[in-house]
Amino acid sequence: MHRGPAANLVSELANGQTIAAISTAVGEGAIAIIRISGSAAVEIAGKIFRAKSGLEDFPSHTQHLGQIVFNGTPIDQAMIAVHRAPGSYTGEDLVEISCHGGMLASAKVLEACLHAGARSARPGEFTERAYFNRKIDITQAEAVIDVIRAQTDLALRSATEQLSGRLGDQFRGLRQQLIETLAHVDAGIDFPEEGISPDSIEVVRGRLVSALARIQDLLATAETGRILREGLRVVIFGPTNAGKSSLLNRLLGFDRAIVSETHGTTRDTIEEPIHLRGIALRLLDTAGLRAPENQVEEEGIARTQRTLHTADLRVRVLDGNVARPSNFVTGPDELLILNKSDLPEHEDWKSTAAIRISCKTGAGLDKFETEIFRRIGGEKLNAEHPLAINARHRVHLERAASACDRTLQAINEQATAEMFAADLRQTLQMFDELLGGGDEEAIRDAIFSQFCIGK
Ligand SMILES: Nc1nc2c(ncn2[C@@H]2O[C@H](COP(=O)(O)OP(=O)(O)OP(=O)(O)O)[C@@H](O)[C@H]2O)c(=O)[nH]1
Ligand SMILES: [Mg+2]
Repeated sequence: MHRGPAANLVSELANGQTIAAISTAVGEGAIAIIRISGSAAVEIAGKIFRAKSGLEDFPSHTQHLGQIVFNGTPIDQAMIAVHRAPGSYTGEDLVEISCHGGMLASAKVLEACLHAGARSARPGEFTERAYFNRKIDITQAEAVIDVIRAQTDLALRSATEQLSGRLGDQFRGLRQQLIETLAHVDAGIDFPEEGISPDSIEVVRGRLVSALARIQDLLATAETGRILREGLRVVIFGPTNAGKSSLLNRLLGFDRAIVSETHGTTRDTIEEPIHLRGIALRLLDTAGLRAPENQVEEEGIARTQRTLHTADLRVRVLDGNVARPSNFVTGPDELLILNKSDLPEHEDWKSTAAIRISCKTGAGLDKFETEIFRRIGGEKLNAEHPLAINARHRVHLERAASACDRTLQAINEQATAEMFAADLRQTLQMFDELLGGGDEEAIRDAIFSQFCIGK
């Protein structure tokens, strides 16, 4: 299992600070859910809830109808459910009150809970308690945020994979492998007169080679993970009047940008989110590139240049119906598009490899989408088990990979066990931290503070 909670936090939880928060989104809705978690949850809820029988007699995981009363005044009719420790989300006694979804009703119910002895929960504190009470591991806690933020089917599938614990299992497997490897090395250090036998060294080397390969495999999913979590910036650029804004409108399915036959129509950068085959993209239309005719256009073109620097994918759009510009060059990672394929193609383009499309008729757009999908590694993302690491995992895995690499080099150079044991320990430490060991405050800051209140 993953590493347990640090002792001081266990004692804080054991002290039984009971927390409460509204767990549903702010605003009007059919119902709002107020959660109370901690050793006094049932007692606190009992003070504000009136029903046929007492809350303490409710069997765990059953719902009951009653009334919430605050300062002797009924606030709302509500359903209440008691989830007793340890079989709850947080691992503590957890009470969920479902009241009507008015902003005032839910705020009053929370106020009643706080008045009865609960304290306001910090962002993510319910999930934090689930983690410190070992209901979930740290990678699962991270997946909870990913599920909440997922914008596409693919991102959701990847997040639920991680939520099921598959990524944590992989980290734990690697950690175990490193612990066993270190045991071999430590044995050699403890009995220096015997040293590490050549057989043992081969075992150590073999394990490290396989660990490094698995770390590299996981690191290879980092880019995928970034795209799934953050989306991808696709910038459409090129000369004026090529049809860049027409392409943006086509992909969006509505007329977002002004299109006209006048050169220099688009002056500012326009950004819109789209979903392309399950992947979230941010599509940017830019001011056409030419010698600017005035200051506004000059600023527009400067913005285009800045946008290009931050692009994940650059799509250069050209008008296939007109002659090739004399200064025509393409950048290395650009996707080249020849637009207006409904019109005769100018002979200058005959030998140019590009995707031919028509924003007017829609011809070639399928091919264009397929190419974007290919370039951003869409097939990989669409795999049956789309596990992809996040930025925190990447930092630790990169450090683990270089420490592991250094260990292997030292072994190859026939260094003594003492010399490479430190690097090996560092590799292991990276996995400890990946699984939540180490600085508790840092974990709070890095992970749980990103949650909303009530989760
Ligand atoms: N025949 C034809 N005309 C097109 C096509 N795509 C765009 N146009 C026309 O080309 C002209 C320029 O289109 P825009 O989309 O405004 O071009 P742009 O690249 O955004 O131009 P700027 O904003 O000036 O940089 C308009 O008159 C469009 O109707 C196409 O596929 N076929
Ligand atoms: Mg335009």
